[in-house]
Amino acid sequence: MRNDRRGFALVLTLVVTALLIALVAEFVTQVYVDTTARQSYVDSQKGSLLAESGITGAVALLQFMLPKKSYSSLHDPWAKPLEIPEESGTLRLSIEDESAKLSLNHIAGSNGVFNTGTSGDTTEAYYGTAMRLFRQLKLPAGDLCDAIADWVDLDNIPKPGGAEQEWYASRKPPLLAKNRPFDTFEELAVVKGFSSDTVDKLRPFTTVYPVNSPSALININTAPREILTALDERISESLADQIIDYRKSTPFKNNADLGNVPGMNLIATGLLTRITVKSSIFRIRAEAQVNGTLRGVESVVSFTGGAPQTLYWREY
Ligand SMILES: [Ca+2]
Repeated sequence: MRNDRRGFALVLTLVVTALLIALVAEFVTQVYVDTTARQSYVDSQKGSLLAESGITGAVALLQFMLPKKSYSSLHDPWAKPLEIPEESGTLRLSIEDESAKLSLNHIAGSNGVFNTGTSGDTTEAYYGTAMRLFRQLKLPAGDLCDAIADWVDLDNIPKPGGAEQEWYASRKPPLLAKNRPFDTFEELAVVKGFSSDTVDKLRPFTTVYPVNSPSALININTAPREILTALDERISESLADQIIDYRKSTPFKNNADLGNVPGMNLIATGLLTRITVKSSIFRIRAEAQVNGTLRGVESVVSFTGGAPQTLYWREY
């Protein structure tokens, strides 16, 4: 494990350094303004490229490492944030598993019907998980689920706590009801009832990925306590802690392993079609600090065999 991590950091450093060599010379020769402005411009450009290189490096490494194992867990080298010192600054890299979170796109179907129920259908019961998660976070669960369902469903008939075209059109500035799945998490900020505080509370626990898929399996190796307790009403906080303790020493290698946690035997059976032990969508954050200038890139990348696919890209 330690060798893995050292290898990961080393290769990443090499990738980043290689990408930087060309850039420095280029900027020094291109920019002819006063010295202070030039320096800060160069720092900022260097920071952006360093952050971008960090994403490139992380993608290359994930692409290399993910196929080597049949499960993904928080013991994997990607799960620990990295800090790579650079000549004039540092690059900080962190990777999050999007399968550790609940998908907002699976709470209700395009027909507006909430995904509920107890059969083996993989699309079911996301609504129950959302309601429990929102309640835990002390949010108005029913109204928020109504608003999410209205946002993604095709019709323009508002649910009791939701909103459709008429409400969105009356905003200042006027908005359009989406009536399609969320493409980015940021969209949540314009949905009825989602203040910036609410969005911030949900950010660590919810995702929009996978966007167009009948199911959004939750990885029991990486899901935080809040998501574990939301999976089933019988999973108490102490039972969730037991799951977390168990996977610290023994990561789950298949879904049925969840039943080995004391107290989880019966509950696990009902969860088998909604959980996974292997992840394929990751959110990568790379932040570069160059002489006091901070530049970052956040990207979501899908690894499902073949070339990695960038689902999201934001620079700041
Ligand atoms: Ca709608």
